Amino acid sequence: MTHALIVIDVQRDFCPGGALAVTGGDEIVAPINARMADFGAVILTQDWHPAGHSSFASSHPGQQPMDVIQMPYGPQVLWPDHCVQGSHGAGFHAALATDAADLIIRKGHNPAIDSYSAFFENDHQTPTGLHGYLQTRGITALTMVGLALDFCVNFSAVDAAKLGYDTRVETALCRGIDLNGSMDAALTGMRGAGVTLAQD
Ligand code: VGL
Ligand code: ZN
Repeated sequence: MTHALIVIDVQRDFCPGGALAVTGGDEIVAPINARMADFGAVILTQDWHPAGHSSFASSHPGQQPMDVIQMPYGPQVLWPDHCVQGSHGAGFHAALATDAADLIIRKGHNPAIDSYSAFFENDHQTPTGLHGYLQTRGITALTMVGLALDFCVNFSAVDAAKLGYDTRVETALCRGIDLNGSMDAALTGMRGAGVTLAQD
């Protein structure tokens, strides 16, 4: 059995000073690096939106960041412009040990659909390709860390558990946005999906 570390969206825009900064996002970089050697595979995800993406408030006249609108696939939080393909902010945090990664998977490139999960876009149907990669490598257990705990880590972990992976989230190596109770909802949802939440 191979156990992979999945490092979610440790990018400049999600760290202090970035466009969608998560409080303390930079604090987890060094401890994540230190965990990498403990796993048989290391996979990084990278939020990677085209300019004018439909998840940006700036794409919806009259809407503000953090407003929620209905999209064909369900409710969508509107975000400040962030992680635009090729931008400085879309890059990984400078201290993240990216050389240790076996795979970098980019998500959110479809202009019409957001993609919080590393496995499926927010329609919960369009695959990113990660499941196929893990299956062909025989990887059955996943530990997830990164940003943001209540959005991309949450969606990725719930999908992983639904797909049958033995899934663990190390909450000490995550930081969250916490929008309108999203943190409590995420922790409850992950537990309900069978995800193991661990402090270390
Ligand atoms: C994320 C909001 C928008 C995340 C990505 O990485 O959690 N959150 N895009
Ligand atoms: Zn995004």
